[in-house]
Amino acid sequence: MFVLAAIVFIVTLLSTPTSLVHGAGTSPYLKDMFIGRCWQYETLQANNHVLTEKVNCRELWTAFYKSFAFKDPCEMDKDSYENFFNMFKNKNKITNALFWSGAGELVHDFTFINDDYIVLEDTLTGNLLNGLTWCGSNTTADGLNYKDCESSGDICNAMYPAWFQASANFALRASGEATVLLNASRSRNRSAYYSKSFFRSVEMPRLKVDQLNVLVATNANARERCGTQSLIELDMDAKMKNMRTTCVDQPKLVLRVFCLKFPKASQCAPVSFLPQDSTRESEETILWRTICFILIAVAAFLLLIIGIYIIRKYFITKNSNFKYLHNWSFSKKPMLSNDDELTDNNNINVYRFEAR
Ligand code: NFD
Repeated sequence: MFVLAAIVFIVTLLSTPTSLVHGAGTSPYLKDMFIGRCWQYETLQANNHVLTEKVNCRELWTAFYKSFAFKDPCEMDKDSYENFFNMFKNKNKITNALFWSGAGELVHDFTFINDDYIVLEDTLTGNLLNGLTWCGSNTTADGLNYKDCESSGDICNAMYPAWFQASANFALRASGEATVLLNASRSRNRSAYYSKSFFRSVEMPRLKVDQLNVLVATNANARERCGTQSLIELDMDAKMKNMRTTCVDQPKLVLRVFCLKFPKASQCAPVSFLPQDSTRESEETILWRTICFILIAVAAFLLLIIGIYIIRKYFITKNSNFKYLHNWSFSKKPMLSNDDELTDNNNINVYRFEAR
């Protein structure tokens, strides 16, 4: 019941639309948001040696804008944002990188409250671009298309080369241990380790870490678990690159994040904080405890019966001995019989009980 409730809530999180809004045009106030985010980042991350970037925000905007403005998205290629990306100088390694695929909202809810991991969106590039839409047009005054940036995949997609490069750079900076949060119930029957995802096609091929921890989130329609289907392929890809791997189905971190966001939800009762396996474990423990209790009770009952029997027998024997002693006197007087003659003759005292 609890397991089902826990699973159902994740449907909500995992099925939330991702940041790319297909059919939408360039985000209004793109320039202001870009420069505002940049200044905020420069201020807040100034002392964080892993995340800091010494950039001129206006120059950064200009380089970004020139990459796609006045261009038909179909003219864009993977080098279109080269000048923009050349302005990022921080190559410091990230020893706690968190990748994700199909679980954008969930992973960002998690990193919003947990500082243990760094996602692409914590770096300046990811921070600037996350949630925004942009594409060029050669028919508008400012060279931006505010009506429609829709595209499928990497074809005629102004945003694709930017995310490609940002993801590639992020993966190259990862070192030591990295984690990935995957969705085992992706829409459109996509696998958790989806072949066209940025994680699989861009980040994984560039990743060089010692250990990759895989977290598999799922809703009620889980199609994969650790060690099955595409997750086997992920494990093989990692092992081919000499990475150690761990994999956890339905990690309790996921449930905790949800419960921080929705503390009054019924599935956030204390027992729900147990991971699925532990819940099963605790049910088994209760069963074993009950069996042990019954066995101990039966054993105690049997011991009681045996004890009563022994005590009864002891008292009965004692009573009869007492009666015996009471009814018989101890006498040293030899009772001679024909047979006793010989005994007597041998000067051996013969003791006999004599009835009164
Ligand atoms: P996803 P993923 N073109 O959930 N990341 O593995 C463009 F332009 O399927 C982060 O592909 O997981 N954008 C972000 C697309 C974006 C396209 C890209 C496409 N053809 C990569 N398809 C981000 N913060 O938005 C999907 N998207 C967008 C890096 C769409 O907005 C992260 O480091 C969707 O929300 C992460 O490890 C988002 O990509 C991995 O790649 C994620 O698509 C996630 O890319």
